Amino acid sequence: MTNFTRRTVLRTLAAAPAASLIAMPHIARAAEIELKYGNNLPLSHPLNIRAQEAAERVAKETNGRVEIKIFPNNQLGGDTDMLSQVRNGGITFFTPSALVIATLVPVAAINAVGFAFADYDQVWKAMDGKLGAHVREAISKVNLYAFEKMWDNGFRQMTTSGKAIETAKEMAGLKIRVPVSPLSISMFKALDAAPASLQFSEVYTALQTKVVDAQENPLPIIQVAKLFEVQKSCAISNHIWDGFWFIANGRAWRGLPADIQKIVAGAINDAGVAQRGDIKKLNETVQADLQSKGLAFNKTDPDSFRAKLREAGFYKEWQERFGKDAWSLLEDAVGKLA
Ligand code: X2X
Repeated sequence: MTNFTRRTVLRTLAAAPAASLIAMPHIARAAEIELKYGNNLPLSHPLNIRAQEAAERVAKETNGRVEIKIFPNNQLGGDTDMLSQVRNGGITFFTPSALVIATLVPVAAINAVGFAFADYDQVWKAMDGKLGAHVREAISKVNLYAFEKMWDNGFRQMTTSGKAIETAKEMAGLKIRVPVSPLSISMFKALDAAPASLQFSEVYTALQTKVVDAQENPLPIIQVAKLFEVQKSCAISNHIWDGFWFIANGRAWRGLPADIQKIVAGAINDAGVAQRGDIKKLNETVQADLQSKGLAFNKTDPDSFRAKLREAGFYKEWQERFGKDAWSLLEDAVGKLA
């Protein structure tokens, strides 16, 4: 970690005579405030590209006082590790998917109820509106700060190395990897599949070694994490809409001076909105790209999945688990579900 080194050098310099400072004028001034940000995605994902832009903007607008150091691609461990690090202050920022932060804040999984959102208009209206505010409030109760603008992961699609998934029937007994998420496990069990929770950092290898046969993720993730190399076909199921909450350790966030908070929040929220646009644009080309790389695509019959979920009592169960208030905010956005 270069900054630690730089700091050490500076400390040494502070104790040294002025002459040595003049002799080493090329040493950069260390940032006064260093904020670490960890995430689970490859550098080429729009989330990392826009986060890097936000970090540069923060450095510029604070005249170098604040440095956001990004640790992408599970460098600091998997989601579960990073979630504990952001809680204990080991890192300042983390972007867990709604599915993952729900292990700590159950209501955060509400946007991931199966087949709830029809399109992005519904998604952003809800997440920038009352439903998102409700979840942010719940996140604040565990002493984490969630920035206003959620970042996009996308509509999740299913891929498999076996038989193409066309209706809910093909789910029976399917060994499918899902994130570390109670809602995902519950949903795939209701579909009669055999779901296994694994950290994202383990997904490629698990598919390659056939520990599991299938996984589900938005197409941009399948692209940047090269999952097409270890999967044969992709079913366009749109079964879950998933986004990333950009969160901060509560104490670290409150400890920042107000002017710095304003700069950081401005940069991160703007980057989040830009990142949504990137995913939208990517969605226009990603399927053709994956097809050219050998992944076969098929449509699915959403009604067969919905019927199966209803029959298994999935909606009823989650309505109870999320509670009336949250559930009616979701239904206000998407219409009656159960
Ligand atoms: O782990 C996943 O599948 C991912 C990358 O979509 C999440 O972060 C939930």
